[in-house]
Amino acid sequence: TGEKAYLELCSHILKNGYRKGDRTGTGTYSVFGAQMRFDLQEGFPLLTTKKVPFRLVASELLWFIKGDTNIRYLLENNNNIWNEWAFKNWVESNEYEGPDMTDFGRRAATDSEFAKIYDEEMEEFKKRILSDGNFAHIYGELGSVYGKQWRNWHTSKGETIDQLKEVEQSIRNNPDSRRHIVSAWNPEDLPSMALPPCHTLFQFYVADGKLSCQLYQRSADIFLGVPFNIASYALLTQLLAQTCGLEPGEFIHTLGDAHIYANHVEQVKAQLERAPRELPQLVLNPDISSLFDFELKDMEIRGYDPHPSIKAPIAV
Ligand code: DHF
Ligand code: TMP
Repeated sequence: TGEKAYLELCSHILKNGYRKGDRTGTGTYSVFGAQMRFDLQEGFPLLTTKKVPFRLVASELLWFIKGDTNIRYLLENNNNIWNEWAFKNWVESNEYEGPDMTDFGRRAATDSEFAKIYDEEMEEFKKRILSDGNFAHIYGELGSVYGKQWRNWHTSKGETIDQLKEVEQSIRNNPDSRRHIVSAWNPEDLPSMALPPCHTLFQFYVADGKLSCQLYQRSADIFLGVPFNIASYALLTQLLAQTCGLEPGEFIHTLGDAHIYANHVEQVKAQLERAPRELPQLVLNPDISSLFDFELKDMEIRGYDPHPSIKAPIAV
């Protein structure tokens, strides 16, 4: 369990993964079906074998909880993790007149001349999202992604469903229920999403006064995405546990296509050389009693002493 399970999964994939092509053209080592368990009583599962920026995990989760799908909020919080997918819509639009950005993710990772031009265009794009409301409204938008489906699922009758509010209420009012589910996977909306949801569906479970959560993640970038995903769902579980009067239980992370990108292999090997350290603690403002009232200042990580961060290019 815990960080050890993550490291074991990394070794397992390096050793046994199929060499598999993928949408981004990067190439991966991949296995199908894997599960990790994190006991939230043992500490907060922010990996210690590399530094994972909690501030970015927390501001992304608050963005989902708000039901927001526009990167402007993330940029206002100095969070750049979703920029590439909004930028892609911009450079593929008719309005874009700058240098050719075809396949920018792969080219920026391999061609340093191009990387410079790309960085300049990206800076320009970020500035414009922050300063121009109309531009942000169109090109900051990622479409019907997580926030939309969690808070504002559109039905065929023209109504909306607030899955997150309903699940908070059902945990409080009917803890034994086996239907505490939130789905981000909306087949009708897939064409209007920048990226079909990777963390697809999650379920809560209450027993022994504790709240547990299991996530089904259809596609898992083991080195870059997964450390964020673990911390994000552990955080969501702890927020809900507090607002439902429960203790945090376990986070169970179930993966579909679990892959290490070919250009992350050296980084993963370096990380595997490192010894895990004691997990940090998450301290929440005890006065918050609704999931929807949390802000960044109400969440604090204490005692985090990770090994240094390890950089890797992200596959776009
Ligand atoms: N695409 C791919 N190929 N992998 C992903 O993990 C992924 N994740 C997305 C969107 N698209 C994706 C959303 N989540 C980073 C982490 C999570 C994330 C997006 C990006 C990331 O780049 N992390 C870096 C640096 C973060 C920073 O300091 O800005 C890291 O080293 O953890
Ligand atoms: P795909 O849509 O072709 O599966 O590509 C999505 C990639 O992003 C894949 O490598 C998984 C990764 N990913 C995560 O691992 N976690 C996330 O939270 C997100 C949004 C993406």
